[in-house]
Amino acid sequence: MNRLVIVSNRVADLRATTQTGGLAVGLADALKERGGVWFGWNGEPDGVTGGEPQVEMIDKVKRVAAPLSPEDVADYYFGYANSVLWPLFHYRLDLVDYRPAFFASYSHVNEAFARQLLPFLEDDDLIWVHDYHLIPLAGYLRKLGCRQRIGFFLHIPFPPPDLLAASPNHEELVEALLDYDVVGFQSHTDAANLKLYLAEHNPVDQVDETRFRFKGRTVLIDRFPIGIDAAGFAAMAREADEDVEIDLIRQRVLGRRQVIGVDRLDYSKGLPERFKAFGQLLEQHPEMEKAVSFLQIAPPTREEVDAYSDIRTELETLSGSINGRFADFNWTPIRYIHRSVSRRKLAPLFRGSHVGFITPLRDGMNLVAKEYVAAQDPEDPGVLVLSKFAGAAEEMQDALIVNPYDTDDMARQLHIALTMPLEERRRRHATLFEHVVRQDARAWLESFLAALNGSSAKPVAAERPYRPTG
Ligand code: ADQ
Repeated sequence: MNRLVIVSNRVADLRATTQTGGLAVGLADALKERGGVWFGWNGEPDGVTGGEPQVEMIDKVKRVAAPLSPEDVADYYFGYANSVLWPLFHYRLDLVDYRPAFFASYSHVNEAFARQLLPFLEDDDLIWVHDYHLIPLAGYLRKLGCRQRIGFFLHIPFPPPDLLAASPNHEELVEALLDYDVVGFQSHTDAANLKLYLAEHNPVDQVDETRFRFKGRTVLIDRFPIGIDAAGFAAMAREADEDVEIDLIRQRVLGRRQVIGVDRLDYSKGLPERFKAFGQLLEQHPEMEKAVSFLQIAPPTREEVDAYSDIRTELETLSGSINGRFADFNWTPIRYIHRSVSRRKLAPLFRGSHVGFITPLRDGMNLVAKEYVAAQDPEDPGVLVLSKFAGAAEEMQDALIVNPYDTDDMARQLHIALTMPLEERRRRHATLFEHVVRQDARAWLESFLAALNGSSAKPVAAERPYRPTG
């Protein structure tokens, strides 16, 4: 079995357990099995870019943590990655804050990472690069003579060609993607968007539905929908601690139903629209007053970026006005929690909630949707209300699928969810659960690695000159 090299913006904590954490744990397990390296930024804002990385050996895995300078944290991480690529890839051109210094820093950091990673590589390694922070990494590795197979997985959406072309660096970004052997996306829509861009802008030869030939190499472009550790999450959901148990008992005694939303506080998650839809439900169905409450957990992230503090203020105003209008001394319609909640608490909270209300305006996948389904009691499951613009919607058609911009539609579907007969809830849940278990984190990992293993890094044809267009 080939060694695995994982590269992500931040290097993961390889000592984390299933209880603490999701995706990183799944990848770390695969690394521990095969042996290899996890390379990434150490997360500190005050180092020297290109400086000596910290290396730690954990079982058969080397954890390599590289430093970044304060300027690069500002321009590469908060700048190009999170003020340009994040909004652009989430179809929010209005929020893109483009500055030439950002792209220069993005290129500089990727080049420095490539140089620092090189001495840790062995000939037969499979290199798996994660997410939008590191698109140019393969190109820099190739320039340094790296012949290993390199795959890239994009965790967030990939925009349609017209939106992408609005970015000053779209040609460099797409060419950089073509330096990989495998480019993986969450959904058909994302993979189709890159293929459409190639058809319109780049002279690549299409070999078949997923394979393209560029500069003498074959690149596989496909969808690899990410999953969760469904069995582990379901087991955690059955073990409520005392705090959660008391809260759930209180709800049961009062005969109240709970709607739950869990997100990072991000403008892509559609939170204001979600709050408004819940307000409309109460307005249109007075019988729901005191019978239902909405628990939204959304701890702030990336507060250094302006767009994130705006959304925080907007949500506080909205929840305040809805609560001000409907609350009673013994009932708060919206409970909005800004703090992070551990997965151990989240899982039983999902299980005790009658509706999972997950309505991003745009999302690569959305793992919370899958976690909500995994956590349910199959005998008496809750209902998932899911945005049609989450990657998860492609696979989870038995959820109630909503348009997250249409608050009337969301209020209507919430009402349907809250009053759905047991038999229909069971039927929908059974199909969703079966899917979440089959397409779990392990299946995702294995299918990506199989594709990476099977593709060739060697030239398959004479190199053709690149002709830039548009
Ligand atoms: P995120 O935007 O972070 O991830 P999501 O997939 O919903 O979105 O969440 C990832 C994990 O974080 C989940 O395990 C979830 O439980 C946890 N999480 C989210 N909010 C939380 C909160 N308030 N408290 C505690 N835990 C919370 C990006 C992409 C997604 C894609 C993932 C994985 O934006 O579209 O699904 O990567 O590829």
